[in-house]
Amino acid sequence: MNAKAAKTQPSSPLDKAEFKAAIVKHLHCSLGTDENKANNHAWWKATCAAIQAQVLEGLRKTQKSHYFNDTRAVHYFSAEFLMGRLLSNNLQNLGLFDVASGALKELGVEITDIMEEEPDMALGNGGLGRLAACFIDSLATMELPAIGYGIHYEHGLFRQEIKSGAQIERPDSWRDYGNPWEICRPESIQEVPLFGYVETKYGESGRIQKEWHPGSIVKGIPWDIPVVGYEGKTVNVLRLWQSDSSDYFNWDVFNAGGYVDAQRENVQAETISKVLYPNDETEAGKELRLIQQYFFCSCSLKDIIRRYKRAHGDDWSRFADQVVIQLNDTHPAIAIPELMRILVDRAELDWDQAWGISTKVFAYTNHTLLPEALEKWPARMIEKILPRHLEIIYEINHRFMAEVDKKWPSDNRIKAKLSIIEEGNEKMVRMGHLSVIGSFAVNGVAEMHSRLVKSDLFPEFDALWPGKLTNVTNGITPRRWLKACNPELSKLIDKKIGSDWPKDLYKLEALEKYADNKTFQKQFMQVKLNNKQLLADEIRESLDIEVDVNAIFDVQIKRLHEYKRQHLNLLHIMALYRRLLENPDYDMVPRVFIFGAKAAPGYKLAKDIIYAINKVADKINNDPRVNNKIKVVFLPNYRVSLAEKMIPASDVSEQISTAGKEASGTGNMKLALNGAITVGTLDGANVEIAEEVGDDNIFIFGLTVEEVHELKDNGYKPYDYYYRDPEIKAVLDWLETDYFTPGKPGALVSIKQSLLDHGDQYMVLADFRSYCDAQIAIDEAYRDKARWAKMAIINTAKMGKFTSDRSIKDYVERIWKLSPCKIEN
Ligand code: BZD
Repeated sequence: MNAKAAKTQPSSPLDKAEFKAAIVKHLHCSLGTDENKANNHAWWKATCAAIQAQVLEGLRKTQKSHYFNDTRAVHYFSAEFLMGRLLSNNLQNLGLFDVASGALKELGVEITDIMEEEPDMALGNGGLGRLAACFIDSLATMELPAIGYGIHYEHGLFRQEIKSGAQIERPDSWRDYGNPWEICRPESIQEVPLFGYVETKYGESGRIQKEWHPGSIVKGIPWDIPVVGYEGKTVNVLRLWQSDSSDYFNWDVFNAGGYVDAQRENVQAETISKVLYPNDETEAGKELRLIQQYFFCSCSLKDIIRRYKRAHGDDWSRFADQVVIQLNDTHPAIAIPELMRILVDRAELDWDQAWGISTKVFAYTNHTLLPEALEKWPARMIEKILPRHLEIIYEINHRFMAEVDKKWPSDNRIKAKLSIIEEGNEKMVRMGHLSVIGSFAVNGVAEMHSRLVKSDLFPEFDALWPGKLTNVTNGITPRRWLKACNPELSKLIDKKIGSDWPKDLYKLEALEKYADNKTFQKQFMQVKLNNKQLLADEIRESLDIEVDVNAIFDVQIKRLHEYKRQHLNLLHIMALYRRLLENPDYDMVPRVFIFGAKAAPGYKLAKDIIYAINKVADKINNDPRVNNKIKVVFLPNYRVSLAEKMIPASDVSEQISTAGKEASGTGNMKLALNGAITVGTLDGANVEIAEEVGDDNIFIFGLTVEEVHELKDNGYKPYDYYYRDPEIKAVLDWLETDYFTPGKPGALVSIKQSLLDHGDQYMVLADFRSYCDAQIAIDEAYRDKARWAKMAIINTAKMGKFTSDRSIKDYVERIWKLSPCKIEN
């Protein structure tokens, strides 16, 4: 939006002269420097400060309007919010980008340079955390009363360095030099009890009363990050809790004498919010992680209750009308017994009343079917850290088992299967089951995933409570993932179809009629070329690799995991390389294969795959026989701000997970929105992308979910593919030599072993040939410039469904039942 349009906003935004003055004032008065001395970092901070005043005014008005209208609100509980950078996004959403850029230019500063000063807020691992960030953007844009609750990690996801091809993890320090966006709210500090023991008391009325005597108490300090909606009317908040030691000393426990030593645990309070766990899709089962989860849930619930009580006092009857809590995966599931504890032990409601409220408040989103990612906590660990919560979980389970018995009388097999408690050597608490039982709605994140949640993961729950399990397909915010990250394409689209698409992405469909238009094709592909040039510059600067912008930019960006199959991509690259060595005239369109991926630090094979990509890259990039037909680029430290540069420059989007394993994917949506063509399996949201763009505009390959199941059931034998397909054999054998790792034979052998000796769990070999065929089809399609341009335009045009505004609309209508709230001046 331009400055003129922004003028129509209620809180009269700054014009260029005022903006200039504000920046200079902050340089002088907040940063103690001046226009001559300031470096880019100071300019960045001063620019942030210049808009923060307006942001805070919007926040104040929003909070006032929500309070006076006594609005029902959604509370999005997530252990992760992967926000990335905020300056460009906030400027875009306030309609101030052009004003700011002009003001800075007159001060002799390039806005793009100072934007690079901002550290990413990397408080998340991957898709799940980024989804939370897109959702809060949409919630504010759609003027919905909402608050995000999470953890104020001191260190976000590790910074990745690549040394001699291998991943090294370095700490991320996103707020070492201060963060201009966050506001500390000491007036809203909460206290969180931990450890200790439970005392049972018998009240006069015969009511059993439980009293938890915690062994230690930690303090939760809230930091608020304003979340500016597009066009700047609603400003919601993301409230992140930082842990600190409490001034409070628990005399109760102290006086219990000997009990103290047995029960008091010495968690250093500050360590709770120190660092984000870097594991995606694996459950580590670490005590500190459970404490983190409880810490932020407890703080957040108390915060919600404080706000509710301010309006409604002790009358709990309206709580579930005012409050809905969305659990982003099971990480915040401990909030369920925590709310029950507060209602039963503190507010003294009877169990049924409390359960009636609680199960109207919570809804749960499932993001994975991978068994190793389903959270389970040892009952003994919960008992030690949260003794009262374990009792409550047992009580919930006891009552639930009675319900199961009604539906399936005396069926112990089904009881064992559905129980929150998994019996075995060590009793475990299944957080997924707790979440389904304690919520009124459960959703998967793409149609196919939600179908599998019902049929494979929770079929009995679906039978017990028909309609509770549902689907909300993920989405992405087009403000960040097109408007802000791809300004050239955005301007071209504005010119062609008008500028209201960022709030109504279905408007992009109007581009379809230009898909065959030669002039528009040229303009569209020229923008792509320019974006490729910018990325090529970045690649040269960071890796000293020269890439040809006329080559196909083929991009795979996502966490490194076997199920995402970066090694399938790698094997294909090796096969191409081999074809070129065997036949120097092998006809192919030059390709640049670009990767971005972090591996969980303890995930050995994932790190081996990163190493292999880098070693193969070294060899190919420096082999003159390749004649620049293939380049392989691994861009280190993949993160939101790097994605913003890679996505606009991509021609091909690699979405090649084993069918049935990727719940949704959201990178697939971002890339297609920016005109990249997907090569993908029928997995997650790829299925819905294919439906939208049509079979001619996507390259689908590989086994379907049904075929994957069938092959597994009939005994999948990867060696058959190895012996039957000479190219597979050749590339796998190549990994065993020292060709790519001179002097170190066997350095890449773990990949071969995983695919042959360890059974190729993700069926890489089964899909290899069909993947190669899809790649050949891509090569052919790219040669036909008009055809490719048409495909790219159609991909952009057909992404309307995948705006996170549509996801939020689905949540609102089907689950949250919220109404927008107009913000009064
Ligand atoms: O969630 C991802 C899924 O793998 C994607 O398919 C999906 O699109 C997104 C959003 O729904 N899951 C994650 O990103 N999961 C994690 O990052 C994670 C983090 C901690 C613990 C377990 C999983």
